[in-house]
Amino acid sequence: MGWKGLIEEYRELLPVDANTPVVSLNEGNTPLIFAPKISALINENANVFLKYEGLNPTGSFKDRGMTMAISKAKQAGAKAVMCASTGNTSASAAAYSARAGLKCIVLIPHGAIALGKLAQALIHGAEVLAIDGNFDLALELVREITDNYPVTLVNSLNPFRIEGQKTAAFEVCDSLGKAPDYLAIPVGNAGNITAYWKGFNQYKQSNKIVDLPVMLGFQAAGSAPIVNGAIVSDPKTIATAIKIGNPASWKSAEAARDESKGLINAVTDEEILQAYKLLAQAEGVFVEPASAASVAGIIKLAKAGYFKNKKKVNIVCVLTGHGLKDPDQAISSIKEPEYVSPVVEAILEKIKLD
Ligand code: AN7
Repeated sequence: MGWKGLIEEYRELLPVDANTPVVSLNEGNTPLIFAPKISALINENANVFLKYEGLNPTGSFKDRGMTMAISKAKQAGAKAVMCASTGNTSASAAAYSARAGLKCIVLIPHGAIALGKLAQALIHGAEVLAIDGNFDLALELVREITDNYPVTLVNSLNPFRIEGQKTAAFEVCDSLGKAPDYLAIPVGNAGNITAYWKGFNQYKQSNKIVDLPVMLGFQAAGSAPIVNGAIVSDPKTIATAIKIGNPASWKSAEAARDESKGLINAVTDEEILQAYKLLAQAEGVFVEPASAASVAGIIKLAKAGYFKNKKKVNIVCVLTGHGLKDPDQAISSIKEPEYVSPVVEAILEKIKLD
């Protein structure tokens, strides 16, 4: 029958019952891809794997949380859902709401979300409102409205979002036959690092794995409140998905870091863009800039000797969103196409074949 979506696949580990109307686009079951060139860059003992979450139905990991949040909202009789978003949450909420027949309202920071994501929210029929203000302000407003009016919050403060997203940790363990030694992940609002840590712990409690991974979270340097230990009031980064100055799941991200003896570090926009190009050009994997923070992070740690003198290690980098989400970034990161006369000789002159 094939994969039926993560609620059906992991039903016994999720808070659903026989009456839950499952709203699914067959999300999950994303590939764990070995990355030989990035492995070699880390050291001779490293096996780096890429959890390519961009292959979910709307192109990001958010679908894992949204299948749960929308199914549970429907079960509770909700008529409308609402979220603040740096883009991917709104795309996913819009798609799952369309499928469920729910009204979807999204609040976005004006001019600060990638074009592909905005197109998705609009084409799926969400009511999209842009504010003059950043994501953190949008989330504050959405929290106030959803606390006081009959509309369900579907940001990752909704616990069902975390429940759905934890299944990515299950899949990583199912693919490797154990937990990885290290799990590297971009951190924005910090829901996903919280979800992975919950998933690994639940798998351990269910005796499906023995050891837990060390959690390595990465924020963009201009938007690194957890690293700095202070709210960033005006976050800045080209990785718009993680341009968040006051993460909602700050405390649980710190718990994941500390309980796993891991770290949450910062990577610069330049390091993010280098990793972004490396993934595309050396491994054939196209991601959006925020996703490349996990790879940028482990490369930075390796240079500082973090993985030195370690035995053979498995490192999983979570690649949270697809590169096609942000075509502007791709085009501005490389040379624009060259013009050539439409004749064979002119083309041969340009391409210099042997
Ligand atoms: C590609 O869509 O917050 O640390 O509103 O889109 O769980 O927030 C997106 C976050 C990483 C960070 N990578 O995850 C939103 C939103 C991508 C993302 C993150 C996001 P969290």
